Amino acid sequence: MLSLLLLLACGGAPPSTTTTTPTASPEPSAPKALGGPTQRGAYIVALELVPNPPPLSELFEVKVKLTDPQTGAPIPDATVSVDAQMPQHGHGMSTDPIDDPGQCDAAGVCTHPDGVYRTTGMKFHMPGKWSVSVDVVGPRGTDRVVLPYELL
Ligand SMILES: [Cu+2]
Repeated sequence: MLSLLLLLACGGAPPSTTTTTPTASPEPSAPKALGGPTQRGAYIVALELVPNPPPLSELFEVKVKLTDPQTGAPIPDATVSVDAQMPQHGHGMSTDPIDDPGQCDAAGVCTHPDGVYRTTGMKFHMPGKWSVSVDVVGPRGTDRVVLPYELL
């Protein structure tokens, strides 16, 4: 067992030095896209964090673009709720997120032009692994997705 570890420690070094040359260094600072299909596949969500990345312990907002997975068309007449938790710590955010109702008429019917839904009042008060949940109620039924986001 010990000899195997020594072998791995010694033998692994020469090839890895060639692969870790700093040729692809711009990648870590580039914000990665957050989104994908909801759990039942009823919707596609694409999230934009503003600002991105969100500064620690500062308010930020989330814009969710909601589209039909079959046609790719934006869905303006749904309800989208965004929240976030730290599952490994068993807690959520210290703020209450506020979902923008969109543009509402006198009868209380609201639409979201271009299928874009805003949620303000988001705050990551700790660095680490967050889960951003997106709950959708719309023309294709109720669905949700939970997206991992790590705040460094
Ligand atoms: Cu935490």
